[in-house]
Amino acid sequence: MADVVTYDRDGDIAVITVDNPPVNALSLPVRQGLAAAFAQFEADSKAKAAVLICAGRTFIAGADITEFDKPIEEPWLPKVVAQMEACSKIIVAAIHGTALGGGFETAMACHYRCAVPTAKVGLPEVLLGLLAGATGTQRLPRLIGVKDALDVMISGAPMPADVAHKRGAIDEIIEGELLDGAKAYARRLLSEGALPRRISEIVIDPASLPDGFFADYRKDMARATRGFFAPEQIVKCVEAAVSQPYSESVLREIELFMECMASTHSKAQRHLFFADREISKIPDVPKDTPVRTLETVAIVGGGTMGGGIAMNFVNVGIPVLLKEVNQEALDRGLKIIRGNYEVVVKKGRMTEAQLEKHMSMITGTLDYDALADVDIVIEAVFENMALKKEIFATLDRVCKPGAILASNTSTLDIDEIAASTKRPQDVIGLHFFAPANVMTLLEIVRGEKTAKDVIATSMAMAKTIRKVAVLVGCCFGFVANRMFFPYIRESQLMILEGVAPERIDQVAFDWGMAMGPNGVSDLSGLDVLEKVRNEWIDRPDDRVFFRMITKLVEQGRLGQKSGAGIYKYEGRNAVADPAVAALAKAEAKALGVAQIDINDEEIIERLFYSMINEGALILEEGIALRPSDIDVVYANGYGMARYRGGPMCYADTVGLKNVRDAMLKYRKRYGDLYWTPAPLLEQLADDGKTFDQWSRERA
Ligand code: T1G
Repeated sequence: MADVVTYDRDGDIAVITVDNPPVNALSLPVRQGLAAAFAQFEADSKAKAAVLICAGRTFIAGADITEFDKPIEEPWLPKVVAQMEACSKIIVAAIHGTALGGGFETAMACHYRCAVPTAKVGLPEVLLGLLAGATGTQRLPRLIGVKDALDVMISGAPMPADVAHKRGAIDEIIEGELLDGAKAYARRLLSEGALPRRISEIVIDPASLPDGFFADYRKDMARATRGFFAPEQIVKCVEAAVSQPYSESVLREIELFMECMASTHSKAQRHLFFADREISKIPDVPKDTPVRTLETVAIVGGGTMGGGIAMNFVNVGIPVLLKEVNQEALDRGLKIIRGNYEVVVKKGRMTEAQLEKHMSMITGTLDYDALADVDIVIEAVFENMALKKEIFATLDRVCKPGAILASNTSTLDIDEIAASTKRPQDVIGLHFFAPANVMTLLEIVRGEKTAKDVIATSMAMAKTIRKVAVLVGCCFGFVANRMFFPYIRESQLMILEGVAPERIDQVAFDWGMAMGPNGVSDLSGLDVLEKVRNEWIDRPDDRVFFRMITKLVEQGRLGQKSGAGIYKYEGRNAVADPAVAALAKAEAKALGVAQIDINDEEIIERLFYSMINEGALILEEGIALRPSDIDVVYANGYGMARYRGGPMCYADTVGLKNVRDAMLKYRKRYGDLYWTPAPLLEQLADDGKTFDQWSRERA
């Protein structure tokens, strides 16, 4: 293996280069190489200063995350950065790309830092459920101040070079070629008699912070960091940086770093880091599959979904043709889009001029013939199979050969839709999540006959419009909704059994959902759920199934949009409604549903294990490529806290034997219909394996 760290000297300037593609992660050979190179630098009497630079597309982007579940091997990073900082001669970090985590910690161990204008630096460990455990929590507050350092570490957001420069994290912006610029900067420092500047020697004056600073900071961050373990540990590290000498507080950092590393939260968040990258790897659609041109887009249906979808394209500069059935519907659709943009203008994130420019990129039409030359059509009308088939037959007739014909259906059979055309190979599902202009998740639904280049084109399109795209197979509800049905079903049944909807939602919220099942149902619209239930031809033969929703819809209680659903609404504020409790009691009596005491643990088991079991069935049927794809769906589409890692990762955390045994407990009470463990779950539980191990063995 070529040397990942090399030592050269240009006159009196040592040049130490890291070359460890793809992101110069600080794997063991890199740490060993750095330790050796800086020892060589210290001993090299001809070298008066050193430049640390990286080959490839970026400066060191962090510790090697793939090493985290293995025993730490010496030299570990805190030791390497201590050795660098202790050098008696100056070291200049030359930064390009993204110096993140351990990479930025390494740069902070250098005595000076320079960077190209496009560089970014930061400590995003919190996104992995960690903290900057190689002195980052101790150096950054000393370098840029306590408040700015906490903001960087709690948000995980990188600082662009100009911001870092303004805050003193970067000393010099290099406009030209980085290495030349960095060497010239090092020579200038030498000519100025600059000495090694050690951040660890900076003392933070506690009096420089307002009274109650940390208590206030904790209050301010509470909402954004709800339930996460690492943010509080970061605050504790910074408190130590203020109140203790560096030699002690750096030990506190190591202690809290190890606690984060051992947490289920970090394992879950690291799981999702790799899962987010796995989704683009499709076994039978190679990375180099050619993609079709996608320059013109048409959307059929300008309702809430169609309007939101249109915005995704307009926001990245792609004009849209919006087709509606009549002028009134078209005007209403355009009004929805304008209204959405006006919200953005009000938040100061867009100017009026930009709003008008965006709106000018949307052309309305009532005529299918106007779609003759578009590269892709996305149908976004309401969930009715007959109507969709009629639309696709028309599109088949008017659209040019090679145009991609996509449906935004959230549950219906793509193969049946494709069969209404003569070009099933060009038909695909693009399931956006409401609100389509906000939610990042996109389920790409491949039909039996969908061509591979149509899949590749759709995946590339998703990246262009900044969506997290997961390829799924065809079944009722695909992955996301199919697993959401049991979750809603169990919530509905527990309401009939006497559990207050607000208590179910609170338990789900405290577990880590952005909103409980009942709040979400009211948000989506109970009538929408009722329509889906009616379209679900082979739904469970169960009188209780979604009974409360059916009765509420009959009463015109459609959810938030009608001011009442499972809750009643004072504005957007959901309030428990005694009428719903009474309705539940009456329906339970009529259906013979027993009233039972249910503890919080059971609420969690019934909500999430039913979802997990459906996920296991989905994997067996090949509807999802891997368990981690399902996890990405739930982390991006349903606001499931990233510290849970997604439903399948959560199941692995709980233990599949425990999930299976709980299911058998509920099967005794409720029978086979819903609580028969999926064969895959049974098998893995018996073998003492996880979904993750099963997935790796199949890869
Ligand atoms: N370790 C190992 N592999 C990594 C990696 C890392 N830190 N970062 C990226 N990769 C892999 C990634 O899996 C993918 O692999 C390939 O590189 C390209 O990544 C001690 C403890 C740098 C902004 O959190 O944010 O330092 O799929 O597709 O979109 O205090 O990668 O090709 O096989 O994302 O151009 C802190 C994580 C670590 C940065 C580039 N650092 N990485 O984005 O490419 S913890 C991070 C990123 C730490 C210290 C602590 C991004 C990127 P494959 P990519 P990209």
